Amino acid sequence: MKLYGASFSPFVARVRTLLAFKGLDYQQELPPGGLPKSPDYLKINPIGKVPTLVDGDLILPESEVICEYLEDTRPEPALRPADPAARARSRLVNRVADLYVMGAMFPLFPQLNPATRDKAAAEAGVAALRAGLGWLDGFMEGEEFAVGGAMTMADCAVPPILFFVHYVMSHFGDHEPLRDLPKLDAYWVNMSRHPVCGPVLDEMDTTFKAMLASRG
Ligand SMILES: N[C@@H](CCC(=O)N[C@@H](CS)C(=O)NCC(=O)O)C(=O)O
Repeated sequence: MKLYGASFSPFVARVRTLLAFKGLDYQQELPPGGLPKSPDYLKINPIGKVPTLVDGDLILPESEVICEYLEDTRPEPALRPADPAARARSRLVNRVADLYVMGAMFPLFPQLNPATRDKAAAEAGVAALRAGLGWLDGFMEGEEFAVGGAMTMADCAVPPILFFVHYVMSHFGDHEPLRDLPKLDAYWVNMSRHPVCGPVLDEMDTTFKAMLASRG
């Protein structure tokens, strides 16, 4: 299998976590021609975003779809709980993190620089992100895992998103964005030390810093 994308992308990190948890072999490459959206990469994935998984003849974009496919084709060790209600809760945590946390973060990226910031847009964006984090915290079951007593697909998705929550919120003077959400805060600490999630987060940190340094 081949996975296109840089390790600091939270969506790539989600798939890398799942691949590491299952002990699957794969080759990781940056998109040909680099980002954003080179003609060569658009031939592979017309959306132009990362990740893209290539497994034989199958070319799959979209991290959640990739994770579902890998869980269907390589079911052991399982990342979907056996109980349908727990399975739904894991999917719910995933969805809330994608839509209301990651989704709230995208409009904040153009507002990171205080010199060029639209103050009203930044305030609205930060408020939306805090609301999303509150909902996410509410749907999380525990401090060790998102749902139940074992790792699920939600634990592949949420920690990389929380990595970016820390990065983004630090630009708005908040260096402890989970401070008022003790469940999510403890979960973040636990996931940072988790034998599978921790190294993926470390790799995000290393590659993200290198990317920022290369931009000067
Ligand atoms: N919904 C997509 C989101 C992927 C995404 O937004 N990836 C970003 C990197 S974190 C990207 O490729 N951005 C480049 C661009 O939009 O041109 C997924 O889950 O895979």
